[in-house]
Amino acid sequence: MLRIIKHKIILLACGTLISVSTFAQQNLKLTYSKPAENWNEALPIGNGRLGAMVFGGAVQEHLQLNEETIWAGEPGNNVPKNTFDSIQKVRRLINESQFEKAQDLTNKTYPRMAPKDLNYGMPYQTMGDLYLDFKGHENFTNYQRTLDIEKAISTVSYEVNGVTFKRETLSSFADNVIMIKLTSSKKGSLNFNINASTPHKINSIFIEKNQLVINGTSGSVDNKIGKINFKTVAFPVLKGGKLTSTKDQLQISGADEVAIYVSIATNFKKYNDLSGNPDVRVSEYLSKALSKKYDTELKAHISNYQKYFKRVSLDLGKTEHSNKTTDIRIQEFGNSQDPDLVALYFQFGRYLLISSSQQGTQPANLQGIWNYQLNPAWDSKYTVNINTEMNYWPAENTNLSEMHEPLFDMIQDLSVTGQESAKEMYKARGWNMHHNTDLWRITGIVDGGFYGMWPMGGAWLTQHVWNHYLYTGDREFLKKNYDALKGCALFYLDVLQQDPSKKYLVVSPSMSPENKYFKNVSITAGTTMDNQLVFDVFNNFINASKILNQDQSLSKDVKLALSKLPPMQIGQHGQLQEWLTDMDRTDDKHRHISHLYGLFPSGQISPFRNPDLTEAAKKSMTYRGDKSTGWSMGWKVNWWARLLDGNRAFKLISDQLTPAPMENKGQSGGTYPNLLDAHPPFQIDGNFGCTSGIAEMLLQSYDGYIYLLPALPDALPSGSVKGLKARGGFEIDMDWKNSKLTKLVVKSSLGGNARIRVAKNLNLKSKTTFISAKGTNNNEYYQVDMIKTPLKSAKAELKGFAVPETETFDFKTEKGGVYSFEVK
Ligand code: FUC
Repeated sequence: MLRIIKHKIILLACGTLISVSTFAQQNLKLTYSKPAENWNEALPIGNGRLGAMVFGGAVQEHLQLNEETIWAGEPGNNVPKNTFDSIQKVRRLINESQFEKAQDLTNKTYPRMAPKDLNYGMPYQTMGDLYLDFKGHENFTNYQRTLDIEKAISTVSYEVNGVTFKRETLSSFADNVIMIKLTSSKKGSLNFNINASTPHKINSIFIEKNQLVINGTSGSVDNKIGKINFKTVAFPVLKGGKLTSTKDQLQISGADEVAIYVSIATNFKKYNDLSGNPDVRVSEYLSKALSKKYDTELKAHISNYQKYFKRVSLDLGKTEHSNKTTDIRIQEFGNSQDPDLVALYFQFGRYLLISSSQQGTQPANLQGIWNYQLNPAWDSKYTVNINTEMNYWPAENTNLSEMHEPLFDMIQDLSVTGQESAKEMYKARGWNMHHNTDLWRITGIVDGGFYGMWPMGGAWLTQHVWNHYLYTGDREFLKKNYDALKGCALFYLDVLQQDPSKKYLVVSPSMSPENKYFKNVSITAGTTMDNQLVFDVFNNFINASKILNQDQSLSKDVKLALSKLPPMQIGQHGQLQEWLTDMDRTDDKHRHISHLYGLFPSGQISPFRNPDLTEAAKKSMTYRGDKSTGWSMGWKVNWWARLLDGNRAFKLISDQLTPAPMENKGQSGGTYPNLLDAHPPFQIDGNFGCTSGIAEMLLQSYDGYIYLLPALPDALPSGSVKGLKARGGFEIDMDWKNSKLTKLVVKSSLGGNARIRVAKNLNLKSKTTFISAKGTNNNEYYQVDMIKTPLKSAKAELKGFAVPETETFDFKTEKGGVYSFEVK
């Protein structure tokens, strides 16, 4: 109430003629007028390690709780033994074009269900649920529920019999606990019980020293025994009133204020070390948090969070829709003008990354850290044939570089565990993995040969290492991760096979992720995505070894192999070929369009440098269509941005911001009321993919230059963004009006030449001297790895890819320099 009154006064003082909103200042808030009725309406909070979904009921508050290391199973890899001979046979069958036989043998060698002595990865599991039951709150009014993503706090408020009850819930970025603060407008009116449940088979719930305790052990699946022991404690601190208890409930009566501290810990230390002590850890976290005043803790939480969150602001303009509740805005988005929801969705993606991936924690899995099940969809593990990578697409360009670190830690682990699969399955040096991993860093086949025979997971993950280096210029980081890059290159050096017809070097056997080219046949050699991935792996190694002055002779071998990779090919339908032979179907609507990896996230296809390939990529996109699973649409936003088609990219954002279907499976994605992405079911990659896509529409930094507003849609004619990152350590602020850049500020953290591409005839003015760009950019972070000239089918009809009229200019920057440009 107070806030609304304040808001009114401000409005009167400014004389602004906008109507008073029910929720003041809600641009960075998700807002709702009723409690969550299901998980897809509850609101996620997290500090990287501890997650909760807050339901916000008036009669009952429900917190579904997660701790990121509660996974089924125990340490150990899942590498199948004695299958090398079979792989050799499959290679021979592929060379003889006996593809069905190759598939049969692959399926037989790696069956769909995990053999007795193996496993196909472990599920990430919920801890359980905490409930606060309020007496006499059935008739509540003036209900409001929010998630403030500027402060990382979820709030609930409502009135009962003239008394206002408020709650705020957060997962502390200052100390490792979840905190719930309850207040009311009338002294002594807080009366409620605290109780808990957990679905784990092995568990005990009891009261000990005024604390509610939940002990448990994670599940056993396939050949693995559940060995994660966890302990959760809920500890209420009362102001006024009285605390009593039953065997498994805490009862609070007549309190003025209550702060509940929830501490969760496990025995997990590392993928191969479970020697942690949950009892000791739980008490340590708790006593540290309790040693501070609640308000001090709250302040520290907000400031630790904002250190990251506030680096980027995005204003796309507000309309009357900004004042509606989030669920309604999603329902209406397709038929309304609500650019502010796009900005909220973008910032929500950043919020989710900060909340699910902090330094020293596990990387964000398929559901980030939020999962209510013991057996969630696809185990809520790490699927690395797109999903895990997509989670981290917004890490660098939206200025959250530190949030990328858990992924690098995981790559370090995999570069060790993956040596077993490289050696045992392929008799190769280095390391590799297939399309999945989990807490235990498995690297073997998952889900059988049809889906799992894809030895490319490491190839894709290591792109993140190289890109982090390009954004930050951090040589120490490159040194630390050099062995992972080298081990990945070594693996492909040993694994590549000569293709009998054209003598190219190709990965065999493999597939174009999860797609098939004939009946039930996915297995083949030399798919376009594999070729593109190996191209990047080899170039990363060659570049890193040069920068760090290491392994020059190995680098020569890698260069030779690089020169024998197949070029990209434009097929008979004018499409970018997915497979080595021209067998793409124009009616193929598969969610994976893996061969467009070369367009995004890789930068091998550029509209300015390779218009034919770009046109072919566009044709492939057009044949596939728009609507698909959440992550697939998220990828498409990025692709259309790279194809410089802002309106089509915006159309995909619209598709993504469609209310998600209630079905729990299928190929038709969208957005749930809580703004989380639906595969369906909930899968977080779509949120991150779309966030990255929005950044990519505003700024691109590959292909030798920084391109400003490359794919601005008509729906976003005016706006401003601050703090986006470009490769080479540049930070960019921009304003635009009538779809044209009006203001630009470039901050340089590494120095070096800045090459900028903008729309033609902008007439930019600056105190900085800038000149029209000529030749190659001499900035070391903008070197382009040259691709081979693509092959083109005689049947392909290409009309030419029209690029917008642009100009490029250069200016010198110093470390720490700030350079401003304006259109007068
Ligand atoms: C890949 C995708 C599915 C799903 C799963 C987690 O297998 O093909 O659509 O996203 O990962």
